[in-house]
Amino acid sequence: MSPKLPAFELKHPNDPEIIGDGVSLWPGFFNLAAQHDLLKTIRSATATAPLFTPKMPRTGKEMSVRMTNFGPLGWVTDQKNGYRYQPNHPVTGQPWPDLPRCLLDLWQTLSAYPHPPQACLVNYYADLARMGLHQDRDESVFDAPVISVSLGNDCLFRVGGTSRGSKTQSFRLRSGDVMMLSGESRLAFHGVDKIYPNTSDLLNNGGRINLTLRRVTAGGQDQQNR
Ligand code: MD3
Ligand code: FE
Repeated sequence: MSPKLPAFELKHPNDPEIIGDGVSLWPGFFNLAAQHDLLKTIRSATATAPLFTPKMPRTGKEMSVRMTNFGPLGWVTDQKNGYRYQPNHPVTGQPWPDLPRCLLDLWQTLSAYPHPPQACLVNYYADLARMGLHQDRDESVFDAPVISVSLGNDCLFRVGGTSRGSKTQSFRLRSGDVMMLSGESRLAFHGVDKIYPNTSDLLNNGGRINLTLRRVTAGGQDQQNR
C-alpha cells in the first residue's frame, strides 16, 4: 500500500472568491486526482445506498435530480411525508453509509463550526436535469454553513437573497469547485438552471454530481438521531 496522500490540496484556504454576503467559492479546490478519489468513494457508497428519485410533497411529481446521502442523517422527500431528514435510505431501509473522511476533513478545514456535519446529500444531475429556485430550510439549525462540492460537468448556478423576489446572480460551478454558504446566505434562494454537457471527462456518462455537507440539529445532539 502506498502512503495515503491528502485528499485535496488547499491552495488558498483564506482566499476564496467572495461571490456575495456569506457566499464563498474556491474554484478547483479538489485537483483532478482528488476528484477521482472522491468519485471512487461515492461509487462504493452508492453500491449499498443507490440513487433514488425524490418526489415532491403533495403532487408526487418526480424531481429530475436523483439523490442519495451519507452520514447519520439524509434528506429525503416523497408525496406522502414531504421534505425531511431521516436516518435510513427510503428504498433499502438501511442506515446511510458513513460520511467519507475527506469530506469530514473538508468541513473541519473550512466551516469553523465546532461540530461535524450530519448529512451529506448527493445530487446526481443527468445533463438535462435542473433544480428550481428554493431555500434549504428543513434543518432545525441554521447557524452552521452548508458546504458544496461539484464534480463532473459544469452547471449554471443561481443564488439570490432571502426572499424569492430578490435579485439573483448566476455563475458557473465546475468540477472540483467548493462553495460555502454561511451567515445571511444560508437561507438564500438558489438553484441549478442548467448543466453544460461535455464540459468534464470525470463522469463516464456525463452529468454532474453535487455533494452538500449539512448540520441538521444543534451541536451535541448527534446521538439522538441514530
Ligand atoms: C445556497 N443543491 O441540494 S449546492 C440542494 O448544485 C442544492 O446540487 C445545489 O441546492 C446543487 O439543496 C446547490 C450549493 C448550495 C447548497 C445550499 C445552499 C447553495 C446554497 C443554501 C443556501 C444558499
Ligand atoms: Fe439547496
